[in-house]
Amino acid sequence: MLNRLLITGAAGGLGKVLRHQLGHVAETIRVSDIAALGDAGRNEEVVQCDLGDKAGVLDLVDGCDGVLHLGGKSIEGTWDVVRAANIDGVVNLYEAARKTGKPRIIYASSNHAIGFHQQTELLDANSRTRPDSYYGVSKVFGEAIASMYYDKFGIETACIRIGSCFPEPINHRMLSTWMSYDDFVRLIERIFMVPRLGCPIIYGASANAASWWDNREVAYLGWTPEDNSEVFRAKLDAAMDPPRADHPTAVFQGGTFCADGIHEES
Ligand code: NAI
Ligand code: 15L
Repeated sequence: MLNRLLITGAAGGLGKVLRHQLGHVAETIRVSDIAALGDAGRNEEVVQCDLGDKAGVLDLVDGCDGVLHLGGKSIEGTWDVVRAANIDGVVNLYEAARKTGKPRIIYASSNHAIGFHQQTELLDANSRTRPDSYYGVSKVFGEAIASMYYDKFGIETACIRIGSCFPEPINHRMLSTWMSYDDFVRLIERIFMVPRLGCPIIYGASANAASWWDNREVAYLGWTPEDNSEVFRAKLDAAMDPPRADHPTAVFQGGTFCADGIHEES
């Protein structure tokens, strides 16, 4: 069991759920976000912090032996916005980790780091990155920072290329990318439990029949996802037509992010 787990981005979609499901992983959970977080629950500490605030992030990480780093821009945006939260924010986090207790980190990367691979390809941890957006580029950067801090300073990070972690798939692409909250919690448990983590790339998806991703490289984690998006297929088929075969959402793993233009400053 961890002594103190820091969850950044705890006011976000994933953070709101995971905040309440990880009580068994650590004695104390320190929840943080730039946005308001509400009152501290049992075993919680609440620290409002902008990841762009270097001194603030140093204090935030101090005393934590585990970090679940969810905070940041979670979709495409202008470069200024993506850079502040996902580039400067990640550097601040790893510098704080280096200067304090070198906590084990889970970095919420994204399928948009590999989004321009076609849906006909089966990827593994060695597949090359093909980001589909500034957002995807920022996730590749985060993976690179994690790798450098592991090789230089021994800070261990699980880089999870999360597919689509929502209550259920909301389109046909997500039949391949969906990860249930329960499978994510099981993965987090394993990451903080294994004696040696290293700095692996993990595809964050449930045991979907329609998967594009091979996690054999991280079999040593002992994580076996249990849910399968197939249980939602009939419901999706009834709700909407599948996309045309030449539509980006049916061609690229990153879906519509691949067809999006650059978000310019206004
Ligand atoms: P979200 O957008 O709901 O939550 C992100 C949180 O980060 C927000 O509460 C926001 O206030 C906070 N944040 C943004 N900028 C910040 C800053 N400068 N300082 C401190 N906090 C800041 O996103 P969601 O869906 O909860 O995702 C969490 C993480 O997982 C993100 O890093 C996202 O990129 C990643 N991810 C999520 C996927 C999903 O299916 N939900 C898929 C792939 C990756
Ligand atoms: C992501 O990286 C986003 O954070 C999430 O909101 C979804 O868009 C997800 O990818 C996806 O590709 O479904």
